[in-house]
Amino acid sequence: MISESLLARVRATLQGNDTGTFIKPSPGQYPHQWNWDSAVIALGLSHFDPARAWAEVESLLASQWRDGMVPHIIYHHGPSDYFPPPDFWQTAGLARAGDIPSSAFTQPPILASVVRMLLERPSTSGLIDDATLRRHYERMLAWQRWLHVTRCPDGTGLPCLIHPWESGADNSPRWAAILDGITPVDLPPFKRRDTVHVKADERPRPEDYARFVHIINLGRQLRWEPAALLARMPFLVQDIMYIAILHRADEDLAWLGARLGADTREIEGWRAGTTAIFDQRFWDEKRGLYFDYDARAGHRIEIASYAPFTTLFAGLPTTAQAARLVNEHLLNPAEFAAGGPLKFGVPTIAANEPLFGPRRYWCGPVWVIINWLIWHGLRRYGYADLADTLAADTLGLVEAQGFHEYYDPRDGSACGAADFSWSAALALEMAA
Ligand code: 9WN
Repeated sequence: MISESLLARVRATLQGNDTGTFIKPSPGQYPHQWNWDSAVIALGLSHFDPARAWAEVESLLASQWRDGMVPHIIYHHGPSDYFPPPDFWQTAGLARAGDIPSSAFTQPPILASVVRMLLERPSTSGLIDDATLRRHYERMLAWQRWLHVTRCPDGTGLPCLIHPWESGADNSPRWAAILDGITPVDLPPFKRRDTVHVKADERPRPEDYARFVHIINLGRQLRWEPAALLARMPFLVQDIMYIAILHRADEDLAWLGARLGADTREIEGWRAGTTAIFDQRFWDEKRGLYFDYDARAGHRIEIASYAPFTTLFAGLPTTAQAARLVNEHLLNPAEFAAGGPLKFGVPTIAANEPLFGPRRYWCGPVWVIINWLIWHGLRRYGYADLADTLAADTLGLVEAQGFHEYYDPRDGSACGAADFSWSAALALEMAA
């Protein structure tokens, strides 16, 4: 049940972050449109302004590149005090780029799942006509094809990420070993802006930020040419959360295609391909966990993170694998559950991992979007009570602290940016 007071606070937060064209992730820190933020923000909007929810989807897809990619940051209204500014990406004149200035890589493709969720809501489904829906379908199909084909170096259909920002979990310890091996050289001049708005010890370390910029600079030198990126970028990763979100997006896109009378065999082929290889590449039978894959080095990245739990969202684990993820890890107070060093789950890194950092960005804090993905996954696998508890705990956090970007799992205190749009939108989703 959604209380009137929660609804009013969510509405005030999202309206406060509304630029008219899109909703900012937060007022000061993130003044542009972000890809997966906008998608899940549309879910929140559907509870009080369903037409605006579809407008958010429309503005995100308007940024699509000619080659199918939907970029991660879209600068609809030009530069701001955010770093990097639009011209830092050096995409002007690129034939494959889109019409709206943007970053030059992408983010987790959750949009097709969001569109399906919107269509399954009576309040929202009647507000979009078939022609628009068909246009959205074609665009999402092109994006997901770009991921399965253009971004896949090994014929498996599993896409590779070329920058940690594409994962949405920028400085996750999952990427630490790869980043440690990268020495920035000839960095273009830049000035960080993120630590103006948020305390430096809650943000990525300076040395990692320099590596983020270095990788962007390498992409610029390669003119963002997809084959060159796959061949040359030092960060080349198959991320289990990213692939899980894509797999679920394929399922939901096929559902939409069937509804529109389209031929969905290509999408079914992607789904079969991912299912066939997922365990072989990522599952560790000894540990009972999935691990990301460093495609440049050719080995798994053995860090226990929240990411394996997001595979439940996609229906990828067997029931036996799901039981191991839940019983041995999600409910383990030494790792992810409350009762040991932690009071709140789900931390983004297991509490007993050496690189656990409870207040530093993706190194340990609780994020509402991650809890929301896990909540969906638990429900999908029949763990209804556990899902209810996770939703209640997450709502408790936002009730006590407000809609923050992330929370310290030891005491629930707020970290990062305030008035954070997806924390508001997804709290509403879990309450509903
Ligand atoms: C870089 C907007 C985005 C989220 C990402 C989160 C963070 C940007 C940044 O903010 O990334 O893309 O400047 O730190 O990591 O998941 O989409 O909320």
